[in-house]
Amino acid sequence: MSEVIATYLVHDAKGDLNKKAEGIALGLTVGSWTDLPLLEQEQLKAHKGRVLEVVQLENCENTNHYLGKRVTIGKLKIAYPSLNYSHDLPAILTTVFGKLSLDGEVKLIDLEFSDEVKKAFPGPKFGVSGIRDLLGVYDRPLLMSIFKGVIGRDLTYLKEQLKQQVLGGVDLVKDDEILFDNPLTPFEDRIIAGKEVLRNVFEETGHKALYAVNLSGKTFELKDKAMRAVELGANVLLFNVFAYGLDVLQSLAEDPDISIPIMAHPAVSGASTASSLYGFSSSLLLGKLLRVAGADFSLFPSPYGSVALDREEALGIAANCLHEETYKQSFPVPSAGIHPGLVPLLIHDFGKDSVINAGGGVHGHPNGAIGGGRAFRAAIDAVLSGVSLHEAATESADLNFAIDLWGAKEVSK
Ligand code: 1AE
Repeated sequence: MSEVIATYLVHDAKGDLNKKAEGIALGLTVGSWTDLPLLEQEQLKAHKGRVLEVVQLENCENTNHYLGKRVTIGKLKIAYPSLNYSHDLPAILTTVFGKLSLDGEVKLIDLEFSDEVKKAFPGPKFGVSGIRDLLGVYDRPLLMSIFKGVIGRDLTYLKEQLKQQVLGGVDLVKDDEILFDNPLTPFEDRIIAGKEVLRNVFEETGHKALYAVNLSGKTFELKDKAMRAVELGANVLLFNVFAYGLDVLQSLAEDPDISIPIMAHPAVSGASTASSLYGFSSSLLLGKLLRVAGADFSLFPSPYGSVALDREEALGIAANCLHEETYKQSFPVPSAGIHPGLVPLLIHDFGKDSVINAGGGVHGHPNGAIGGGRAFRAAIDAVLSGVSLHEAATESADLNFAIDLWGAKEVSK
């Protein structure tokens, strides 16, 4: 049967989880049921939501205290027949979590799509293997850095900052998500200037890197801008998907003329994921749904940096980016407050198929961005060869400086 199965975490003051589940399943599909004449029940049966599972979870005094009432916590699984909605994310999300999201005490934990529904979504165009092919890097996590302090700066400044980052050995450089189209560094000029810098570095050193330019502006202008970016030779599009909507990402990802990878930034997503009581789980929004909608990269807060995410949630995002699926894999990019001393933890938790991403951890290095990049590359090489960072630092002055400044969290085997 073609359907979408939703898993919810509910907090029910009435203490009757079965009734709560039935109320959701009916309320989001056919409305009332037992009051309907048999003939109408027969006609509407195929449209009715089905409760698949009701599990009562342990009580939580903190939650009771926070809500100011006693609640029964439960996990509910409900199947929604795909007869009820067109196969697009706006219709699916409105069905499974439309008015229900306003309840304030229900969190959408997961969605499972039947094969028929899956066919309606593109998944990433390039995915992990396609991005690795673009870079020719197969045996290690990728390294990305972020432009920093570039608002109010001109193209000459941007070009120099890009050059320093790439000379340090990073594989990707992304725009800061708060850098939009602006008179000093217009979108198209950034692409042209970025290409020139990357070409020069490649000719000088043989090191290849990609630049992710921030695709911004009004929704209905995005496709034209993205196509112009492709014409100009842009490598990757950075996209603040949660300021626009997942369906906008999907329409960019499935357009054959937008033939470059898309990097999804999590800006604004915290408003929908941060509460343990309501909203979306991070693993669903930043993992599964971004992948389904076509993100080649998913950035999210790592469990250890400046805006740390719960470790299980972060691992859940990465698992949803990578697990065996109809779609290509999205690159998980645990980010925010990352420095070279965290590389052992990052590789331990997220493995080789991830991107190590840092802004301050590259630019704040005593030897500048070039030293920051080199310190990260030395840390990655050390971890992959089973050498501790402290030992590797005896061979790499850049790593040594980084550890002195930020510390190191070794992972014992
Ligand atoms: C979660 C996104 C991280 C990001 O975009 C960013 O700019 C991080 O900067 P740093 O590494 O924390 O300086």
